[in-house]
Amino acid sequence: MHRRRLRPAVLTLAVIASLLASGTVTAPPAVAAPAGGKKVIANLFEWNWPSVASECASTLGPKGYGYVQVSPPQEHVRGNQWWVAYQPVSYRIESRKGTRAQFESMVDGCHAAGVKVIVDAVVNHMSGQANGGTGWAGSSYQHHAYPGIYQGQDFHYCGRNGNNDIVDYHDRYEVQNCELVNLADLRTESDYVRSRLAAYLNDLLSLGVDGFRLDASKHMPAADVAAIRARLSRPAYLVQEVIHGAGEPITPTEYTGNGDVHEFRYGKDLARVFRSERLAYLRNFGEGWGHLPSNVSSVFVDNHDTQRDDGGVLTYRDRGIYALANAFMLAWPYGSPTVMSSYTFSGRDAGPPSDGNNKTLSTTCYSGWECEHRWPVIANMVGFRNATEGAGVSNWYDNGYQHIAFSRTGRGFITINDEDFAVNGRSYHTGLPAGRYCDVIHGTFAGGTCTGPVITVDANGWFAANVPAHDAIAIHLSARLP
Ligand code: LM2
Ligand code: CA
Repeated sequence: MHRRRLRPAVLTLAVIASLLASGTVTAPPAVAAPAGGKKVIANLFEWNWPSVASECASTLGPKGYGYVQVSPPQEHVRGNQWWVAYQPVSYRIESRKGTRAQFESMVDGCHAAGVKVIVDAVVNHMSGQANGGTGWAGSSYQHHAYPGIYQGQDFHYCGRNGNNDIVDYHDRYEVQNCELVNLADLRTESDYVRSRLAAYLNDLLSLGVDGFRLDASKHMPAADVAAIRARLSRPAYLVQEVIHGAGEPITPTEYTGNGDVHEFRYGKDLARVFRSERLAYLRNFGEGWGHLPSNVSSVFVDNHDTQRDDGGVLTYRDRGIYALANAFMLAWPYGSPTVMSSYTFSGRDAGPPSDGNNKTLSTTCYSGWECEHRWPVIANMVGFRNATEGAGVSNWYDNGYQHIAFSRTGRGFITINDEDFAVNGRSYHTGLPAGRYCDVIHGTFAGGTCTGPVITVDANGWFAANVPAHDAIAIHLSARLP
């Protein structure tokens, strides 16, 4: 029986904990996937460069994030909407988020903190302004003319739908050769365009960047992406944005030869499970649900688009349940997880906190910015992910409904109770070595001590504990008390 459960705004321990808050990319074989023990990506959406740099040092490095993903760094059209970043007018590293010098020192600072940098690279298109104008850094442009960079012959004019726009996602040609929301579509099949795009990406690599999220990848043939990739001056992590659409001819699988691909079904399916189905169904989440192969799959509970445009996904607004969904993602060995970090918004187009010139202000967590990556439940589960990397799942338990538990064999254990009632008086089989472990859902482990409850695992690998409604307990080897 499926229960469609209403979610009252209950304050679970996970929420309270949240409110209290204050690898390397190896040279790839054919596919560049995040490698090493620290694979979790924090997406600091629309943060300016000085704020990213200080966050790497203060939080991302110490908490074990392996990567930071930053918003598009190139010059863009003027305006205060967040999406101006997705309308390039030149490849100067000069944007509302900061200067080239600030960008470079951010990359260096993040590296010093042990955090690699992934850049959101907009390469399918240029601007979508009908009348042209002057970009953020002063470059003048027309819809199909970017002096010194691209001219009329470098763009597609598909001649469909009266305005060159994409209308029919069931038509492969149209999706890749027409304009996505009027954005001037580059002829990515041309040698010149490929070399210009590669020059931009190589410039970023020269500044130390470690990888790219390739925006709008579905709108470029996989072979064009491969050709651009082949021109990179050194190996880089690639994750391609190819949104799965039921019945569409262009599929995420076509792109897996180039690198990772965003698995958009993951966040949608996870939200449905948490909102209206059963956590028990998560037993084979991932490939068992028809998602991409784990080793090429990039997953997230929400991203900057889905948190605005996909009504059903879980976002920061869901508070405790959002934290639990991220805890599951970080505990479950499927794909490469990205933790979203948002600014607070109500209107769909509203830009980040900015000054009168639309320059993005420095981040102030919990005031204008949500900083989900700092929520203790989420940040501490990054340590769980790192401690359990490579370990399989064992000791799966579910009650048939909203209470689940599993081990990451020999390294960690989590139980999530999303029932509306507490589960009391149970014991859990973890298979972990006997010892005292910090419950990282409710406490932070540092300097050999735990700020929250301590879980005692006995010689047979069992512990007894009560789990409140809409809450969890998680323990792992790297948060074990001496
Ligand atoms: C992406 N992935 O493929 C980004 O993740 C997504 O955020 C981008 O759309 C999109 N592709 C293009 O890079 C965003 C935003 C759109 C916005 C575009 C361009 O979601 O709303 O479009 O960026 O800035 C806006 C207006 C739209 C207008 C267009 C061109 O909303 O109405 O189209 O600018 O002026 C006439
Ligand atoms: Ca295209």
